[in-house]
Amino acid sequence: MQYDKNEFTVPAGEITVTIKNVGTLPAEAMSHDVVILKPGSEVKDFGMKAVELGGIENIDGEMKDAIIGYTEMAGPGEEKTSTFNLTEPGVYPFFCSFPGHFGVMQGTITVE
Ligand SMILES: [Cu+2]
Repeated sequence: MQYDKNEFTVPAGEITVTIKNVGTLPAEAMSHDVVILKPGSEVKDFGMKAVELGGIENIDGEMKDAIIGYTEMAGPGEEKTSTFNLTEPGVYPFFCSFPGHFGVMQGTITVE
């Protein structure tokens, strides 16, 4: 249960992220996504809130404003791709919002 890449650097602009779940456990036991947050956001706060509310899509209000976007959950053998607009240079935290994963499954995207 981990990303194969936890840090990467991209030029400012549109980036495309693909999450590929190479595991074989059932989707309800082990799925993964990629949630990208605005610079300065605490992964832990968002990871816990997503669990509390039953999904990253249920986060509302001020916290929602800090979410740049996320991929769909990828079950075993699945691939999910999303495009994000990272126009401002900075360090963007990302994590997996599946319950219990954010502690290990997190990293940063540095936008130059
Ligand atoms: Cu995960």
